[in-house]
Amino acid sequence: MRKKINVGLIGYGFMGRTHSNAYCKVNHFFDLPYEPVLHVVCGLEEDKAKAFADQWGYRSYTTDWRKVIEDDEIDLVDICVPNNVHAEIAMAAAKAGKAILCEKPLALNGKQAREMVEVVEKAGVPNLVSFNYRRVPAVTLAKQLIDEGRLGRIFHYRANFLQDWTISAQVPQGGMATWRLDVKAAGSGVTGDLLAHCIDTAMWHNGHIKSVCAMTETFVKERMHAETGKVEKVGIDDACMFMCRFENGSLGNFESTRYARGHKALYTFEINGEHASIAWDLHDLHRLSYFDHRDDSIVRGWRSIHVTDADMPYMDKWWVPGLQIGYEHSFVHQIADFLENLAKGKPTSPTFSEALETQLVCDAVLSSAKKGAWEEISYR
Ligand code: SOE
Repeated sequence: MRKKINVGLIGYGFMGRTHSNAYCKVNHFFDLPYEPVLHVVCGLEEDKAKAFADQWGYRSYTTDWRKVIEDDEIDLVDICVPNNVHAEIAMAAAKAGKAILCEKPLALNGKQAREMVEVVEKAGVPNLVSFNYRRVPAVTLAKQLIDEGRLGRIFHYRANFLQDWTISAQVPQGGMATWRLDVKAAGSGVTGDLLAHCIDTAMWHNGHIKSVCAMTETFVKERMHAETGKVEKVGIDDACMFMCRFENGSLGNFESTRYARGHKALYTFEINGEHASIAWDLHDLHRLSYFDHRDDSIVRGWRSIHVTDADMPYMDKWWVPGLQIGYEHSFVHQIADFLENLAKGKPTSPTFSEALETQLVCDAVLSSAKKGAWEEISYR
């Protein structure tokens, strides 16, 4: 008999949909001790909150997130709102004893993230940050291959996250769909929004980043603010590139931009080791490219692994070999792992504490770009 776990979702945008979809699907595919119940959705506009509740099957809706926290029936608070409100909601939820799933990046900056970690750890509540790409099976398989030592010593980690949706100067900053362009709501631009994904995955694959040297650019300096109606200075980074050193001695190279015409969400990484290399591309997310120098030379070459077999991460839960899954499934896996670990009393990665480390790297990247100098990262 599965135990019900009542979910209070705060935020009904794009991420609210990905998480809701995961709650709806998870028990159909994973055998879990818990069953999420869509209890309440919270959003700023009442008609939209109601429409969201109707569409996804939430039992109720509210426009006041404090009501979600105060509701004794809620077990899990899911935070899918702009970055500047994560801290207040997460800390209140922790103090009320709720389990928390928070969208990435954890906070506006490392200082705020550290405060959140302290509160959440003091409260002793289960916590998870939604760096979903770790749970794309091909990305999880990459981690397995690295941990098995197949690559040998790692020399290079290269990652890009390229988009093109803010090239027009007419795109406003602030407001519902474009808060990611408003530094007050987002904390930073591509560094916190996109590179944070790459950094989370990279440190999971390859260990801590030790030092960074970065440059950023804001190509469009002023934009109309959707809330004030005024043209205001843009405070976010439109593009960011950084090189880094990992603690294991390998070198990293990261790039992210929203000005790469033709690319919508091209997240790629390549890892080069002594014996083998791995490459992955979000646009072809069910494939992992692998090259192994130990193969006989006459058959040696990049192979494209179709990550659909039942012995590959998560794939025994889905269809039959050869039939692939997609982006939304990474969120289903995230919820499945969280619920499984919840029953065992085990943490699920990346926890708030691990997401703080990613935040510290983001801070160092932005600070390095500002100073034009290398920046060391201290995780203490
Ligand atoms: C930005 O466009 C965005 O939606 C990010 O906020 C997500 O985290 C990323 O997965 C896709 O792009």
